[in-house]
Amino acid sequence: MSTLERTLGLIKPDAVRAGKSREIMQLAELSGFQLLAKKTLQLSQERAEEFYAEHQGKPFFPGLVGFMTSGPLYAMVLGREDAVKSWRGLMGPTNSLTAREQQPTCLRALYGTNGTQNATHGSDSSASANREIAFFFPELQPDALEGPEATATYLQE
Ligand code: DGI
Repeated sequence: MSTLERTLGLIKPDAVRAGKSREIMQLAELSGFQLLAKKTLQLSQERAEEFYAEHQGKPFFPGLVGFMTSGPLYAMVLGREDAVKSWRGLMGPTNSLTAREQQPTCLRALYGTNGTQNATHGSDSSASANREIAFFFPELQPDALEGPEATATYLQE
């Protein structure tokens, strides 16, 4: 029997601006992900810096924060067997230019622009997924994320 795993996916401001949010969600569903929760929001500078704290001090950090605060994004809780790895596989390489060379049908190849503006985000581990889901969906109680009621709880959002 397969186990549902959850990951946090973002549709970043470039893809939202380009009107690709719906298409990306449809591709996610066609790839077997359940869209367990979604919301649109705009990150403040402080929240974007917190989300990407591990990159603080790197040369691309100011540009990354500027980009992530440049407009609304979609946050999604995605459920699937092996969701963390599968979503990162669907997104493809971090840099959209590299992605277009190496994996032309991945999300970052299709919808991203360059090394920073790369259309989507996905958690890189199960632990990150839990942390990032709590970051964007603090109203979802951790207890509600387990068991058969999980989907119903999410869909009430
Ligand atoms: O998990 P990823 O998003 O694939 O990559 P990450 O966690 O290493 O980096 C977070 C984001 O920061 C990434 O989606 C784009 C940006 N970034 C990472 N490395 C570079 C970068 N931007 C530029 N310009 N150059 C980089 O080397």
